[in-house]
Amino acid sequence: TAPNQPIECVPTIVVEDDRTGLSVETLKRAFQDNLFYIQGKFAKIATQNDYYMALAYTVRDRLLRRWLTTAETYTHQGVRTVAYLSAEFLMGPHLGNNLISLGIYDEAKQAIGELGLDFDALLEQEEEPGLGNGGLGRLAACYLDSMATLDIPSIGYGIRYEFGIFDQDIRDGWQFEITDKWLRYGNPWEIARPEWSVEVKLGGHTETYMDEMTSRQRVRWVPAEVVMGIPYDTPILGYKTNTATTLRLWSAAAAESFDFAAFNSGDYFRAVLQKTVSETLTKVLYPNDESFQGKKLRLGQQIFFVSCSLQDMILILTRQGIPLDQFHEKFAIQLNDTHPAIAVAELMRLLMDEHAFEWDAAWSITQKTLAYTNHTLLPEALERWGLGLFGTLLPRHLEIIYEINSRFLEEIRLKFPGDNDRLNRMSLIDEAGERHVRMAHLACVGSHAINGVAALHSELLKQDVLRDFYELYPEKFSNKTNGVTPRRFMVLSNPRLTKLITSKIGDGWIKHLDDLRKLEAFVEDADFRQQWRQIKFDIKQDLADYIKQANGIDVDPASLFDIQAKRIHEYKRQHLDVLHIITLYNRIKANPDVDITPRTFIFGGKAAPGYYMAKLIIKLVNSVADVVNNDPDVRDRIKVVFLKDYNVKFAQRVYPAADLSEQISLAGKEASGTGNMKFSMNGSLTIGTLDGANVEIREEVGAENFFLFGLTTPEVYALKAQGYNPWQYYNSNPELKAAIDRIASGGFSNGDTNLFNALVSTLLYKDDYLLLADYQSYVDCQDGVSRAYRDQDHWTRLSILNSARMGKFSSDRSIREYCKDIWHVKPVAIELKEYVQAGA
Ligand code: GPV
Repeated sequence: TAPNQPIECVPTIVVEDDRTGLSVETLKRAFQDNLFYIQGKFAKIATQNDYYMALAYTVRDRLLRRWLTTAETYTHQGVRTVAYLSAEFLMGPHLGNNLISLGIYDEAKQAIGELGLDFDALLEQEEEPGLGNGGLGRLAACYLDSMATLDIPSIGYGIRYEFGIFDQDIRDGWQFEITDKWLRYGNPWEIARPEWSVEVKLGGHTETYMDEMTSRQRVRWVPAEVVMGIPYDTPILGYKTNTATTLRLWSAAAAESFDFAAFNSGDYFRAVLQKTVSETLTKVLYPNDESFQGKKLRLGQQIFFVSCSLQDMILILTRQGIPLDQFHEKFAIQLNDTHPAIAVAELMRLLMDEHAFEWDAAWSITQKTLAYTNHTLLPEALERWGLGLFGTLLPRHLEIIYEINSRFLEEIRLKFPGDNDRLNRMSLIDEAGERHVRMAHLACVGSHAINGVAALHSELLKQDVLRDFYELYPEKFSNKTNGVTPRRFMVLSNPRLTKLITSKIGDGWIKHLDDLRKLEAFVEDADFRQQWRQIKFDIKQDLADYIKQANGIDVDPASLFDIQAKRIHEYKRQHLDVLHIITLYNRIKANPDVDITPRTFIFGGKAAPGYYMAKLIIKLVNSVADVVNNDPDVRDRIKVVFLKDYNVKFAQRVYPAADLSEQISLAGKEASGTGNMKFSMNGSLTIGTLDGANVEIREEVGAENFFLFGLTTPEVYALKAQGYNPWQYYNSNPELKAAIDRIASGGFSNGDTNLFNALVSTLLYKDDYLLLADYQSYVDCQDGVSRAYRDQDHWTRLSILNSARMGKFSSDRSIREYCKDIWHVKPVAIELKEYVQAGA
């Protein structure tokens, strides 16, 4: 048999007790066994990483039965499956999460402790797979968690970047990027499946030929290059259920067959070197968040993972003997933004050119299969590929897109006769200037469902960015408000709060987050409030210890922990937060005895390496920190900390420690936000604008439990329409003027008036994100926060109510809505099988 053919009589697998047993004793034995036999080390020479790997393998052994049984069940029953296509999956560390899902966290902790090792240090040892930039990639990870937990047959498809999001260092206050070598010490969670590799074509040209079988003209794509995609599978465990689904990430490799020409001409060396070109495709994640750069390599990544994934789905059906005209019945494909939107053209191409479907049949399957989620309203994030580049890399796809477009424009002509403006606005090709393919339009036309990620965002899509598409296809549009998984962001990251909550209301809330409402009954229980407050304090103390060690700054855990942690972006307005800090500082400088509620301002987040203004904001935070933290007049009442290298691992430490979460984007700019949900679940209050999911968070927790400020979206539009002039605010507001002047005059740059000039002039001359317009409202609101924090018992009530009312924001709720309204996929329970030794 060929190596990639399954052998008919599958040899049954030996399941030793040491690979499945869950008792502390068995775990200890298994750990030592894996250290010796898998890691090839004994205690004397083992490193921390060896111990981590031994524990990871011990856990992996225990999930394999669920994983294989799930795969086997899905295959056997030919179930309808969700395929979640995303260029990013920001999974975070697996070990702790898998221990929680398997229900053996405490046992493992005890076992490791009894072996004389530091369990927390082993968890900390895991190098997280940073295969995403921020919210979009993390949402994909939360959705995989919820789908597995809800027993939804599902598979995540993406890219196995060799280097994920860069590690951030701070030097002299500036961001420095360091390559993320996450695979350096091996990845115990993935299994390569080279036998399921597929080939992806790139470049070249197309030609027509006569198909003898059907006597029809067909198109053949003669590529310039062929790249092989190798799948690497990672198990995704549901929480306390047998289901274990798969994250399948594709890695690029040279296609052997393609080197033959070079081999034959004797140019062995050139042929081997050529391999590195192919392998470049999945080398590195593009670190830009919500800013489009039309790079050829990026388009290559998109077609690569989309083509691999679609071919994989076709193979799965073929292996099950299911005909391809049932493709849309077996797969519901969700496009996570437009990064995989090329799937519209690629599925058409595969069905027509490689499987002999006619246009109409292929188009019907394509539309019924695909659904599109939009994640942003920012115009600079919308993907538009120059036709030159697009046609060079994907000549066949461009032809297909032209054909889709001509049929689509005909449909519009019929519905809106004579409306040429509409044709131009809606065309898949942007004809203004250099011509471009509009990927959002392609996604809208090729999908049966289109959704935004929060109520406000979905409304704005209909009114603004996708208005024409809404007028044409109103029935395609819906809202699916984002959610986050309480398993990672409460149970794993906040064990103390989890224990307290569970002691009062049981553990049902972990799978049914609405149950948190039961906590409301304890708000009047002074003893409960005391415990809640003590836990928050202890966690803040832990973060204070971390800050001391990482930044060398002393912070007081009794002070208000005010945290803004997210990608650095002008629309998210980290610099508005800074203007507030400077305002407090100015008040102190004017009157050192002014009554101030002690606060610790904590920032975390990465800037895109090429985004100068974002990098300058980081420098500003650090410069303000240097001045404020070291000024004796401040008397430690305010502290400013920038924590470097914000990632999932670190986020888990930060959310539980916040008193106040900063969600201060300009109204109409943040599609949803998901950090806002994670903070609030952990008992943080929010200061925020009416933007993204903040609107719904405020609805849930109640207006009296939310610090609201700022312009509303209609007010933003009106102000811009009327002609916004930042100077007017600057000149008429002494505190605002003083804050900006202190930056401009070199107050945070040793007198250098040049350093922050770009930032200051952007605010004064442009201020696209209306910081100056929202400043006073923000500062007033912050003054209210400071007053509220002084009544600790009152604050604790608000904190409890915030957690208690966050049920809606479980990603389980989001996934149920996707299943019901878009995917029509039902849960399939997994019954564990025994894989008994042959002949036993
Ligand atoms: I498009 N988002 C992101 O992180 N990166 C992107 O490239 C794009 C969107 C984010 C939005 O900014 C958030 O508001 C949203 O919560 C998140 O996607 C998930 O929907």
